[in-house]
Amino acid sequence: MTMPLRCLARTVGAGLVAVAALTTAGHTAEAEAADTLGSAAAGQGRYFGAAVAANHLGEADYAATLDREFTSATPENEMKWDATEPSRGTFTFAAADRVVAHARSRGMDVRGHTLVWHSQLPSWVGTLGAADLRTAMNGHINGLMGHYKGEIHSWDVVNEAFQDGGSGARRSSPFQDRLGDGFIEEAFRTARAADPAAKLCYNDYNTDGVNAKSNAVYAMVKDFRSRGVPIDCVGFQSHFNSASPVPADYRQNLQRFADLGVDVQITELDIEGSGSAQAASYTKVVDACLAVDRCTGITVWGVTDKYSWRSGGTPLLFDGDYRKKPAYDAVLTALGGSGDPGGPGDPGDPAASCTAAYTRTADWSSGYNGQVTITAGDAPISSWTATVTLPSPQSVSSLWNGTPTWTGTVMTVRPSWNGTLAAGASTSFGFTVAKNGSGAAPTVGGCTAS
Ligand code: G2I
Repeated sequence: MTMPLRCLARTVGAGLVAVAALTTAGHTAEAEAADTLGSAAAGQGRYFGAAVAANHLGEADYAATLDREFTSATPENEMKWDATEPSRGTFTFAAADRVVAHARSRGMDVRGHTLVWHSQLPSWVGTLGAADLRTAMNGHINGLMGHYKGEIHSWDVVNEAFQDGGSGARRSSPFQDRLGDGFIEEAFRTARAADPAAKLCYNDYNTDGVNAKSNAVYAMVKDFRSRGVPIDCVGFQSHFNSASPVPADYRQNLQRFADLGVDVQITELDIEGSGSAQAASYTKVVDACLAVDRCTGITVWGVTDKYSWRSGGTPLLFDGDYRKKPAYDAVLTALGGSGDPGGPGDPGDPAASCTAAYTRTADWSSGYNGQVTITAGDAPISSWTATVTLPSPQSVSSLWNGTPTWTGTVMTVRPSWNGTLAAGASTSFGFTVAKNGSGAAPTVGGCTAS
């Protein structure tokens, strides 16, 4: 029996011996079942992470899903330069601290994102001359890495420094334009000194397959490795959609970087789409990572579709109600997990529910017939209960396809033979009413299902 990495991290990180024994026991059971993304990935020696936004941690379902499924967290925006050093030399860590504290207290690793990037850069950075900019860049790296020293598993030291398209050139940015190509090397050297235990990554997008951009990054990493510039990992963001699908040579590309002696990580995975097509694309990504020994983990860029930067494309593993999508089941299966995708009791299943709709199907001077149609919601149900309140002084003379009980004028109806309904399916019960002088309509008080 292998103790999952997460349990080890919790046991060590918590420092609470009495709690640790219980926690370890609980999580060993979880790992045997491998019924979460994190436990299944741990069984493959990988982490499975999510981008996390501090302002959603107070939402119970968000935090519960994060805590249940993921073993690594990447602050989505909270560690970026505009969030952490909005004016020169004044560091603001409150939001990032919230993500780090949440993750660490639950035994998750944290990826640091990101130290040097052309975007989400406060305007003061762009006004500096070369010498000052170099000092500011190193000051920023030291400020962040110093604050989080020992807490960050991997840092995206430099993010997105290469242009898209065929040239393989560096992207224009204050750093590139004033300091030249050497800013990347300098950033990595500063980062190594600031926290020697952290893995130092270069991170980019549209570098997922073999192409001019990934070739340029490859050449840089190869050069760094040959000259001893400290780099430990390359992050492949992996933002996919129909215009930019999972490349056929994804695994091959990951492998060629790994062969340079660096780890590779899938750092911002999301794939627009739905259903089995989206699930199949996710499977390709997981399979590629598992086929590359040095692919150490996968991070999806968010917990739920509703908060994704591409929410319209529903690119993540949980829908807006935190239900597991087919893509979730595919990832869990590809990781060798043995969950119960779609089966009864799956925490991601929609809850049993039903609706009740009333119609008068016949009417005569002294009476009428009523019918209530029961329709199951998004989940199959095994029983239902509907209430019908009769206006006084009406009385029910007969009822069919249901079993009534009475409390005053309120009739509670349960199934006789027709309790089991597939998702979306309907049944009905009917009854004859003696008007006793009142033709008013009864009130149907809703439906509950189990
Ligand atoms: O664009 C997707 C990702 C590409 N790679 C680097 C990642 O850092 C980047 O993440 C996204 C975040 O997911 C977005 O949440 O970076 C965007 C900014 O470049 C983030 O969007 C920003 C909005 O532009 C701001 O208006 C907003 O204030 O998020 C901010 C915080 O919600």
